[in-house]
Formats: sequence, structure tokens, C-alpha cells
Amino acid sequence: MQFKKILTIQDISCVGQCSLTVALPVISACGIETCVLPSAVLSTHTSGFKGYTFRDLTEDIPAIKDHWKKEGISFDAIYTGYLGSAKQIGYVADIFAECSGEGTLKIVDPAMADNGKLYPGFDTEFVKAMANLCEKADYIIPNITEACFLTDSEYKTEYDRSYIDSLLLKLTDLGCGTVILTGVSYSKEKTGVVVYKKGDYEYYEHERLPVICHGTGDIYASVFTGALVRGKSPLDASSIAADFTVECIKVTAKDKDHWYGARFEPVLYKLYEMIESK
Ligand code: PXL
Repeated sequence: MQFKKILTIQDISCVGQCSLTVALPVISACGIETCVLPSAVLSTHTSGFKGYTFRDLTEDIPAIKDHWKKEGISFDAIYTGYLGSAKQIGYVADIFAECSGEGTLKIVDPAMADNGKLYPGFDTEFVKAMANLCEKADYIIPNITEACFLTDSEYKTEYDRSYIDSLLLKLTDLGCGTVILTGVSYSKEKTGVVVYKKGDYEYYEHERLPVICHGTGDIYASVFTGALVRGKSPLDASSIAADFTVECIKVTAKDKDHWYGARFEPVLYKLYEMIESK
């Protein structure tokens, strides 16, 4: 196996089972060296905790990038998640441009919204900057809420295929390569993910669990990235990510008091094999 190296850029939420505390173990478990660039340090994530601290690391990024360039460091893939500010997104675009080798995959999870709402602290300037970053990505992994903000579309909880198709078209118009749209559900019992590239629509449908679990988007995007970089097709990477995330949600649902994140740890040992055997 050829050893690969990914850079992931997202925050450290010290407590909360999201962003880097998910991406680092998950991508490592895929068998890939995982380099990190923390976008911010928060005491917890912002969804449900009150009074969290937030240290924005935007101004550290240019010097980190310049050092990597001096050392001749580049990555097989760069995967971004929750970013700290609109200005920071510009610096991340510089990293895309300057720390890529030939064939470096750029994967953007525009982690900024869910259930029809932006996360606290984000505004339209941030959304615009994120849309610009999506333009530079080979893969973007929005949920439906993020897709709506990125394309200035109406958010709907009940929809049909034509609504999803129009979101996909508008997302592609941002200029990105492939769209992985998560949480697309055409029935009560099932949900799924659409992989869309230039009019080519593939859908992986799976069980829909009656629980909402914070942090599953980060698990999904991390597994997708790891599996893709391990050479899986976008559809296979999407289905492995979906199956793994469903297992994490099932484990988490057994613990009624665990409200702030998804328990991926008990399932992590299976991930390498899930990738190998697909
Ligand atoms: O899971 C996405 C995420 C990542 N990082 C921080 C968050 C959230 C979602 O709320 O608040 C800080």
C-alpha cells in the first residue's frame, strides 16, 4: 500500500466529539497519516453548550503555511471542516493553492449549518466566503441546510427529487467538482446520500434512525475522505461513510444521557476492515 498524507483544517472543540477530535482518530484509523491545522480552539462546540470560549487562530495560518512551503511539505488531500472566520477561509484557499502537489484532492465540508439554521457566530459574509472555497474544491459535502445557504435556496423539510436536483445543479454552479449531498430522504424509513457530478446522479440509501445526533456530519466527512484517499470510488466512500455513521448513531442511542456528540469510539476498530473489504 502506498502511504498517503492528509491535511485536515478544522477547529479543536476540546469537549464535544466533533471536528478534529473526530477527524484525527477516524482518518488515522483509515490507515492514513493525518496532519492537522486547528482553525480555532473552543472549550466545547457551539450547539447546545452555553458560554464556550473561542480562540480564533486565523492569524497563525499564513506563518504555518509559509513554514510548510519552506520545508517542501505538500499533501495527498486537504480536507476542511468548521472554519473560524471569513478571513480565515481566504487563508485556507491560499493553502489549497500553495500546499498542493499534483493530484492533491481538495475536500470541503462546509460545516456551518444544520436543521435550517446557521451555527452561532456565522453570517452571510461567512457563507459567501465558504461558497468561494467550494468553487476550488474537488468534492463538497454539504447537508441540505448548508446546500440552501450556499445557493440561496429555500430550506424545505419535505421535498421531492426535483427540489434535490435543483439544489445539486446550483451547487455544481458554484464551480466545485463532485457534490456529496447528505441527509437526502425520500421516505420516512430511509435516508441517504447523493453523489452528483455533471448530471450524473448516484444515490446510496440506508436506514433512517429516529434520533438526531450531533457531530455525525464530521464523522461522515472524515470517513468519506479517508476512504476516498484509500482509493475507493466516490459512491463507495459515501456508502462506507454512511454505514459507519449509522453504526455510531446506534451505539450512541443506547446512552440516553449522551447528547452532545456521537460515540464513534466503540465502532472505530471496524473501519479499516470496512474500507479493505469494499
Ligand atoms: O460538528 C460541527 C461543528 C464543529 N465545530 C464546532 C461546532 C460544530 C457544530 O455545532 O460548533 C465548534
